[in-house]
Amino acid sequence: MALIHSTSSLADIAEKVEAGERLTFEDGLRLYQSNDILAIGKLADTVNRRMNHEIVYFVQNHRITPTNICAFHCNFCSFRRNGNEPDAFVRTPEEIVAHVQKQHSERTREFHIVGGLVPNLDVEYYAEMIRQLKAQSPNVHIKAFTAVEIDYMAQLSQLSWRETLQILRDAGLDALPGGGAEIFHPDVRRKICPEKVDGAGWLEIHGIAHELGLRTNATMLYGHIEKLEHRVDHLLRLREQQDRTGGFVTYIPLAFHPENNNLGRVRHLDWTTGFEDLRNLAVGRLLLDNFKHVKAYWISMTPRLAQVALSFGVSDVDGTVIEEDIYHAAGAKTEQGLSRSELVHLIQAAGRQPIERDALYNHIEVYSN
Ligand code: V47
Repeated sequence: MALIHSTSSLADIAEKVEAGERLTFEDGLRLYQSNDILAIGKLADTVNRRMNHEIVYFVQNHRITPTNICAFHCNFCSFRRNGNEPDAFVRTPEEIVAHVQKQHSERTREFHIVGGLVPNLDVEYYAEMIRQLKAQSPNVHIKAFTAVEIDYMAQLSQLSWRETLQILRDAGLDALPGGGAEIFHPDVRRKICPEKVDGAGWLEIHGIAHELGLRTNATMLYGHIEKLEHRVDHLLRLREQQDRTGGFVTYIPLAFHPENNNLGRVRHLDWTTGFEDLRNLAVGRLLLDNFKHVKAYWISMTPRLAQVALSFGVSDVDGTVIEEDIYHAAGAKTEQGLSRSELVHLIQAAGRQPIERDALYNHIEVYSN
């Protein structure tokens, strides 16, 4: 039986999906332009079930923010400080380790570390932070530093991207998070984050990380000034990089949050809608045929919508996410952290099989469904 009705305007795309054929730029655009969200969801769910069956992953993880001071001025960011505000901070590796020791549980399996760009913090500060965290918590994977941070520390330390990544890997880095990707297309990138490494550089840094044996993630910041063409372009650039180096594990679309930042204020931008969030996840699942996982980031889209997203191509709901800063600064109303049992319930109640994982998707515990 056909996946969607033969009279649907998406019937030719459905045939390609059924046959496992790669979708084109034009297909991606048509999917984004279609309001037939159930058909798109069905296609994405089919692809996801082929790859991940009933399984939905989560991890017990903890956010670490070394600093909120940032030399860059991305206009979507609500988190950065110049350095002279009362709430600006830089934490030493010792302070970070002492803080984490108080907070994290026996079952924590991932530290997700991302922060601002500070002109006197070179690669040695970051390598020392990793060494100390690994010494204290050898069972916890370290997923740290976006490609933008890698580029900035390489410049400060007068090292190549490869040398910088090698130093961090030798210190114990396990994986790179997907942040800093935003929108690769230069027409958008130069308006929202002109100081960041460009799209080609972001992709090259991830490619080098893959060659060094590090797994990485990829994000896309959507729902601001980008057009649908820019989203498709972004996804296809990720797909091409994955064809070249193969080390991306998970794609995470990030919905723009408009509070407390210039982009939201000046352009009077609104929040994305649930419809858009689901369609965007599903289109990502369909275009990124060489990515194993698509993640619904409940912090930004709420746990309730993240649960519905499990029928729209999603195989990962991130994790407990203790101590998140970036989204809460930009107006996220979601709670600070979900418990393991809440995540298990959310997945089971959608008829799926929860598996608790580490940062590299090794199984920690398999739950009933
Ligand atoms: O790159 C910043 C985004 C990203 C806003 O790899 C904003 O598993 C919305 O990358 N509204 C950092 N988004 C977060 C990130 C991430 C999140 C979850 C999981 C993973 C992973 C990575 O946050 C930034 C930027 O795209 N961001 N400000 C805002 N106002």
